[in-house]
Amino acid sequence: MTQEIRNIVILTGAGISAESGIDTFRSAGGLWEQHNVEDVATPEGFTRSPELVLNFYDMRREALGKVQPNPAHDALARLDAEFGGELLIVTQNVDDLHERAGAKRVLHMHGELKSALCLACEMRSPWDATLSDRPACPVCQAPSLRPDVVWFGEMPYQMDRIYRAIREADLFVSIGTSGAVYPAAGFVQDARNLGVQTLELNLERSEGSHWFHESRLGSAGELVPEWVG
Ligand code: BV8
Repeated sequence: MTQEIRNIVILTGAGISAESGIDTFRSAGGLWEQHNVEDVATPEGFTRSPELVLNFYDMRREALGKVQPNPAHDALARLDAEFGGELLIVTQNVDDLHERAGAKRVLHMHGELKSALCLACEMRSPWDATLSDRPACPVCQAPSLRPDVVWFGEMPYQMDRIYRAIREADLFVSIGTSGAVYPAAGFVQDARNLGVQTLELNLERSEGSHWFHESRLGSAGELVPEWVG
C-alpha cells in the first residue's frame, strides 16, 4: 500500500465470501442457477409468491450462521483498523462477514440478511430468525416483515453517500464482483472519470475489467491479504 493514498473506497461482491462457503450468484452452480432471479429477487416475485421468497432468504440467513469470515474479510478488517485515512467498504453482499471479521466502516448497499423491513411501518429491525412464519414486526406488531434486501428494480441504499465517497477517493478497489449489476457495476467508470486510481481483485476477468487501471486475477483469500500487506 503506497503511502500517498489518503482515501479508499472498496467495493465487494459475492466473490469475497465464496471461500467462506457462501454461494455466489453467477458462478457455476450459483444462486441464480438454483433459483429464477425474477421469482426470488424482485418485488413482483415477492407479491406473486411471498412464501417462496421468504424461504429463499430464510435458507440463506440460516446458512450464514454456519460459515466464518475468510482471510480476505480479515485483511480488510485489519486495514479498517490500521488505515488512518478515510475508508469505506461498500458491499453488495447481504451477509455479515465483513462485520464478523471486525470491519467497522461497512455500507450494505443491497441491504442485509440479518435485517427485516416492515411493509406496514417501514421500520427496519435486526433479524436473525425466520420470516416465512410471518412474525410480528417488533415495532408495530403487524405481520408484515420482508427481507431488508434490495431487489432488482429497487433503489440501492445510501447512493448519495457512496457517490460522495467515490468523488473524494484516491483509490477505488473492486473485490469479487462480476460487474454485472448496476449501479454498483458503474462505480469504476465514475471513479475513472474522476481521475481516481482503480484496482480490481477478482478470480476471473469481469464485465468491468477493461475499466480498471490494474486487474489482478486470483482468489480473494490470497490477493486481498497480499494487497493490504
Ligand atoms: C436499480 C441483493 C433503479 C439481494 C442483489 C440494464 C442496464 C443497466 C441496469 C439495468 C438494466 N436492466 C435492469 C437494470 C437494473 C438492475 C441491473 O443492474 N440488472 C442487471 C442484471 C442488468 N439493477 C437493479 O435493479 C438495481 N436497482 O437499478 O434501481 C431505480 C431507480 C430509481 C428508482 C428505483 C430504482 C438493484 C440491484 C440489486 C439487486 N440485488 N442482491 C440478494 O442478495 O439476494 S444483486 C446480487 O447480484 C448481488 O447483491 C450483487 O450485487 C449482484 C452481483 O453479484 P456479484 O456480487 O458480482 O456476484 P456474482 O456471482 O455475479 O459474481 C461473483 C464474482 O466473484 C465473479 O466475478 C467471480 O469470478 C468472482 N469470484 C468467485 N469466487 C471468487 C471470486 N473472486 C475472488 N475470489 C474468489 N474466491
